[in-house]
Amino acid sequence: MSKVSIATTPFEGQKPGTSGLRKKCRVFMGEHYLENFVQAMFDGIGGVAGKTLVVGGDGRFHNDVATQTILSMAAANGAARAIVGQNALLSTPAASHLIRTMQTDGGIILSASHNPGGIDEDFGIKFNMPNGGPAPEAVTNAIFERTQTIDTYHIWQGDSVDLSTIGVSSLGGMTVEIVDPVAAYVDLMQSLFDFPAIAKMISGGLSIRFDAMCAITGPYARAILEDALGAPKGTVTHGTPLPDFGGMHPDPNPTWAHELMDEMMGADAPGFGCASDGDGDRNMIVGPGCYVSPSDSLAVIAANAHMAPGYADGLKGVARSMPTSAAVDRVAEALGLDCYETPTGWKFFGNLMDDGRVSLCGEESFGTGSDHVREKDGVWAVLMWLNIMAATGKSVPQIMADHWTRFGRNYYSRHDFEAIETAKADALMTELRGALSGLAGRSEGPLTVAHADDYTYLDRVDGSTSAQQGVRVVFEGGARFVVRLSGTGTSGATLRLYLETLETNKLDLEPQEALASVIAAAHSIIGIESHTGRTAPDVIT
Ligand code: VG1
Ligand code: CO
Repeated sequence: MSKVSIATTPFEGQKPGTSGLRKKCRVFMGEHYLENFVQAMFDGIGGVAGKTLVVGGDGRFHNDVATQTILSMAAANGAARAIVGQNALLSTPAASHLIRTMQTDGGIILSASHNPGGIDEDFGIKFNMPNGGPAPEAVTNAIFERTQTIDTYHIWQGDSVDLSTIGVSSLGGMTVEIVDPVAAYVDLMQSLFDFPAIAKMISGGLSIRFDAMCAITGPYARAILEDALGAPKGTVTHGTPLPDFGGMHPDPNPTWAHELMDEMMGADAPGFGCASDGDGDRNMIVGPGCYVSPSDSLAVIAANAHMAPGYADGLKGVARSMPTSAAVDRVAEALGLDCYETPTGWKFFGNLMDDGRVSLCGEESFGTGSDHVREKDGVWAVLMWLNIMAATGKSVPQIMADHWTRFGRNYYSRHDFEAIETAKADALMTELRGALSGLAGRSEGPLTVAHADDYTYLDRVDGSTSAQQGVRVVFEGGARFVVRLSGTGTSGATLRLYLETLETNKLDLEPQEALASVIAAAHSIIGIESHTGRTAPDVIT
C-alpha cells in the first residue's frame, strides 16, 4: 500500500451556485473524474488534514466503489477520522445528524437524490458543513474555482476498507469507524415524536403503507414503523435499497409513486400512505382518496407541530422556498409566527435555523423538515403526520378539510417541462426577463398582472444576496405563477412552472381546474410553445 500523487488537469466539474455535482454515473466512472472532484472539494474547503468527515450515500450504483475512493483520498490528504455508514449507506438526514452530533468537520454525501440510479443513470456527490447542512454558495463556488485550476490529487493505493463490518479500523493513518446507519437516527426520532401514542393508533387499527421505492429509507422505515411502532411486517414496500432502485424512479410524487397512488385511491386503501425519495430527504403524504400537496403538508405541520413532544413549546418561526405556496404564510399569520421566504434549495434555510429564527422549513418539491437536522427529512415528515393523527384522532382527509375551512385553500400545482434543449430554455428565460418591466397591467382572460420581477434573495443573517432565483408574475387578487430552470437535472434543461391561487369558499375543486386561468395566462405570457414546441408538461405535481 502506498500514497501517490497523480497529475491531472482542470475540468468542468460543477455549475457555480449548485449545491453538489450530479452527472451520469458513467461520467463519474471515467478516469480521474471522481478523484478530481473529491480533491477539488477537499481543497475548496481548505484541506482535510486532521479533520473528521462523515461519508455515506443512498446505495445507488457506484456508491460503494466511490466511497472506497473517497476514503483512500481522505487518508492521503491527511484526514484524522472517517465515520462511514455500514455498507456505505446513510440517508441524507441521517448523515446530517451524524455530522452534527459526532463532532465532525462536515461530510460527503453520495446521492443524486430522486434521480434514477444504475450504471446508465445518475450519480452525485455533495459536501455538507459541520452544521450538517449543504455547503453555502461561497463554499460551492470555491470548490468550482478549484476544479478550474486543479493539477494533482492524492490517494492511497492498494488497500480498501471492509465497509460491511461495524467497528473501527485504519487506512493509511486515518481512523475509519463503520457505524450502524439507522440506530442514531431512530433515537433522534424517538426523542421528537410520541411513539407510544402512534403505536397505540397503529395497534388500534390504522393501516400504513410506506413505499421506500427501493431506495435508502427502507431500513429506516422498517426499524421505526415495523420494529419500534409495531406496524405489521410488509407495511414498508420496496424496502431493500438496490443499486438501480429496482428500475424505479425514486421521486415521491403522484407520477413516479404511482403504485402507492393507485393503492391509496382504490377501494381498499390503507389509512395512511407515504413515500420517500432516493436519499430519504423527500416525502409524499397521501390519505385514502386524498393526496396532500407538499405546500399544504407544510402548512398543516406548521399549524399542528406543537402536538409532537419535540415541538411542544411551539415553533420559533417558519420558512418556505419562494415557489412554495403561501398556505404556510396564512398559518404563520394566524399563529403570530415569523415567516421567511428563501430561494429554492435547502441550503438557504441553514442560516435561519442556525440563527434560531425558524424551526420548520419546507419546499413545494416534497421537502419538509425542522431544525433537528440541517436537511429536509422524509421519515421525519411521515412521523410528524402520524403524531398529528394520533393527537387529533383525525384521518388525513379530515385534517385537510378542517385545515382549509380554517385557513382557506391555496390551490397549487407545479408543471415540469423536461429535457428541453438548453439553448431554447435559456432563450425563453432571457426573453421573459426582458419583458418583465412591461407586464404590469397586461390582461390575460380574467386575470390582470399586478407586478412581475426576478426574485433576488437577501440573507438577513449573513447579508449575502442571490439573484435570478425565479421569475414571478403576480396577478391582481394574489394568484401567481413562478418560472425557473431546474439546477439538478443531468440532461438538457427542465422548465418548472409553479401555479397558485387562493380560494376561501370553494374548497373542493380539482386543482388543475381551479388553476385553469393561471395556467393559460402563464403559457401566453411565457410563450412556452413558441420557445420549446411543448404544449403540455411532462410531470404535474
Ligand atoms: C429540486 C427542487 C428543490 C430541491 C432540490 C434538491 O431542485 O425543485 O426544491 O431543493 O431539487 O432536492 P431544482 O433545481 O431541480 O428545481 V433533493 O431531494 O435533490 O435533495
Ligand atoms: Co432527495
